[in-house]
Amino acid sequence: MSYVDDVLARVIAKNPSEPEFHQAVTEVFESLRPVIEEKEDFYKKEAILERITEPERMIKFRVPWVDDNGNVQVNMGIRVQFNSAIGPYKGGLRFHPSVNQGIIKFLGFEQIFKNSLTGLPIGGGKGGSDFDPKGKSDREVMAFCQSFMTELCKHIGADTDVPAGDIGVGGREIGYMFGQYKRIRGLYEGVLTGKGLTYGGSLARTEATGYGLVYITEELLKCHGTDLKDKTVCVSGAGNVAIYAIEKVHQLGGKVVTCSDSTGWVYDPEGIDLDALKEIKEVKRARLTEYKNYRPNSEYHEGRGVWQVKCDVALPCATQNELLIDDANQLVANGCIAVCEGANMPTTLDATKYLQENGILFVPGKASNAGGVAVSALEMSQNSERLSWSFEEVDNKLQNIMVNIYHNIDTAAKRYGKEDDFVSGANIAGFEKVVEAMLAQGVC
Ligand code: NDP
Ligand code: 2IT
Repeated sequence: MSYVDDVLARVIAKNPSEPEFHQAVTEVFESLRPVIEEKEDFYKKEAILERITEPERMIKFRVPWVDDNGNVQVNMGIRVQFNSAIGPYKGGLRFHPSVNQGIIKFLGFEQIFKNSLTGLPIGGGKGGSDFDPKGKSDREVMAFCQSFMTELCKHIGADTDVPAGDIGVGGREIGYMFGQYKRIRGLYEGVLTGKGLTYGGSLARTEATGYGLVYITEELLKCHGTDLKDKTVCVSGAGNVAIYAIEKVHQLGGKVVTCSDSTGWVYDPEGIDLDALKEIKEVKRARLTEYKNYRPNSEYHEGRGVWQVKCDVALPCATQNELLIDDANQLVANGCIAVCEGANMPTTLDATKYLQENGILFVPGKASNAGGVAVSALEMSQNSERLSWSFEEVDNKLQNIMVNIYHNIDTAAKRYGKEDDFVSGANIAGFEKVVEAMLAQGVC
């Protein structure tokens, strides 16, 4: 058995009941095959694949809090500090009832390679809780966040581990957690990113993931003789990433005709009304069923269905495994030319393979959604020098980072004779830098 197959089998056996983690490792290992095979004995002796799939540290804790009826509620909290070879652990916190150890490990594992691709000094980590912020009062969210940080604050810091937002964690949650960290640790430092602008946040961090996704999509299309102007785009999700992806597509002259949330999806043939979407999701925190009140000509459908709509470009921006093989079939049949992932691992392995085999340009999330964490790293830089940069300065840096990521993954793919295989390119380019740093630091 090859070294790659041997370690993959052991990772799966050693981490039962973690299908998303298996999926993420399988995808990376498949891409790394040609790299490992060049020097198999060396990588095996150094146990590189074993080391890169074993988190440096995992912290799990109880999060008790009191609800508005005076009852005690208990949730699970977790932080996976996966790899610190190139910098302090960096990655978001997810608050969603589906959160478990396997999901946080898959996200932390992906984050190692994504953060490497940004070119900035950040290691990989991820955390979260099975707490569901939906339907909770502000006071309940605050009580939960304070309890969560009371435990987490023992393990993080501006130079050790710097969490940020992800699903269910936005500006409100980051604010409550920052306040609690400061009270307990007595430190006013850049321990979290995605902070509000009055207390150390960076301009353009809110927009960064969605904008970055569209910048890399535009570069991809330009390098293939076209661009987003007049293109029809399908987006899934209606959260932070989706909203700012839609905004940037519209600024570049494309038209987004769909968005979705966990209960249903919207088709608006005239183009999604962003002001309406922002009011529904960012202000009212309501369901997409409300969208029709603003746009009578739009359609609302229960359940899944975004990928059935004819489009030139698809941007999945909701969650993992939301673009399945049937969706991939439909996208190909409808003449879609590019799929770029805004979410983390939204496309299943078989759907990815089908899209690639049918000539669709496919950019994986660890490259295409890296704009969020990249601007988080720029927030860390601003906090360290106690200065704030203008929106334009941060946005320009973000554009350069995304264009560089595209060319780095394109070059890495070509080096291994895999032109336009951006999954291989991203995994190889991300891996090479991390491994060089790991080897330089000895056995650790
Ligand atoms: P938000 O919480 O702001 O939005 C998530 C959106 O996805 C919501 O519309 C939500 O619907 C929908 N959604 C969540 N879970 C499910 C589910 N199980 N089934 C269907 N729909 C679901 O999160 P973000 O926009 O921040 O994150 C979206 C994706 O982007 C995630 O994969 C995240 O890991 C990734 N990402 C985020 C970054 C960031 O900076 N925020 C950076 C890089 C990647 P509803 O409104 O009903 O909850
Ligand atoms: O998946 C991700 O890259 C994020 N949720 C953002 C992480 C960060 O530290 O900004």
